[in-house]
Amino acid sequence: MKTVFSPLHNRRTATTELDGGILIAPHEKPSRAETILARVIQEELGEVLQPQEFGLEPVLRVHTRDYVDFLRASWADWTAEGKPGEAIPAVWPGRGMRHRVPKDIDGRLGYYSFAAETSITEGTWDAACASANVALSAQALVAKGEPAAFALCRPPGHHAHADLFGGYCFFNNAAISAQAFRDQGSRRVAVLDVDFHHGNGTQSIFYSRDDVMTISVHGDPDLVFPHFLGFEDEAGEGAGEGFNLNIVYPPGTPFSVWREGLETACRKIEAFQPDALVVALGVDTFEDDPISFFKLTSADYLLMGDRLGKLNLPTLFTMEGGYDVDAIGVNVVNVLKGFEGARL
Ligand code: SP5
Ligand code: ZN
Repeated sequence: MKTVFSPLHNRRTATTELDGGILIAPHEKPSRAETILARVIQEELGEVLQPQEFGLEPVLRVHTRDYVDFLRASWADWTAEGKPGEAIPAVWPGRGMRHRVPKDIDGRLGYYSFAAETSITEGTWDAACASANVALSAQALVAKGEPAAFALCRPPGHHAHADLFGGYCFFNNAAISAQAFRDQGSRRVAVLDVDFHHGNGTQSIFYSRDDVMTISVHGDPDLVFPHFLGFEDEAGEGAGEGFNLNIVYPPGTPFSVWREGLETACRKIEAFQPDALVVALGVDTFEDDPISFFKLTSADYLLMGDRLGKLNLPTLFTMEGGYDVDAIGVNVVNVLKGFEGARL
């Protein structure tokens, strides 16, 4: 399987994450991508390619123009006011307040976000654009006939809505890619999100559509981020009713239980008969992940990949979460090797 990787992910070097009332060094850090790349090379998964440049057009199929303009200008707007630190939202349009876009950068940061742990920094726009290009380049490989490809995206994407950043995400790489498959002629596309956290952005983007099915297996949002979406009674709306599925599990869930959710997800995808599959691949389900509560082991990721491979669909993997850097390379490449093993 080919991997697409951009060294420009290194433009995303935030130094702050609001956590527990203090600013810590972010969990979502550059060594994550470098460690995965090293393992891809060490295990000889396949060729590693640099991304092509796609411009903003495919991004704007999923994100609003005003959000994209906000994101591009946000660091300059922030520094123009002489703010001393990284750009962190601190005020939101709460219940009963006006949902209008303020002029001031503090207001705009709140309008276009749903969480405060994700600081915007100087290179964030460049890295987010590079990450989308990585996804679109890998998508193009699959569209042109590769059975599968790995988009080693960083920053991740699945929490980003059409006009919201948060959860370490800015552009929704999985959603942009799913839309690209549609725009290139796929009739139906499935997005399966196996990250520990609910793929709230992806769900939201496709919630009223029946051409892109979204399924997420994740920690119970009653207990964990993103808290305000991802419950099992969210089935889609309008034409999209029946085309979204959430499967939630409690703290301590091992693979023996998690795999039942995966099986349910896979059977729903099989019945949908999509032309392409996008796997939002997070490995923060790992037992030693510092911010999560599932108990998957490194060997379990081989079995996860095996089940995904047995779907026998043209498949794009987009990299999402996973914060135990010591294990992230092994776990990600285990999914991809398990996948390839199922296809031999
Ligand atoms: C892509 C992705 O996986 N994003 C996850 C975003 C999670 N943001 C909230 C993190 C809260 C961390 N709290 C740490 C508690 C450690 N005990
Ligand atoms: Zn996650």
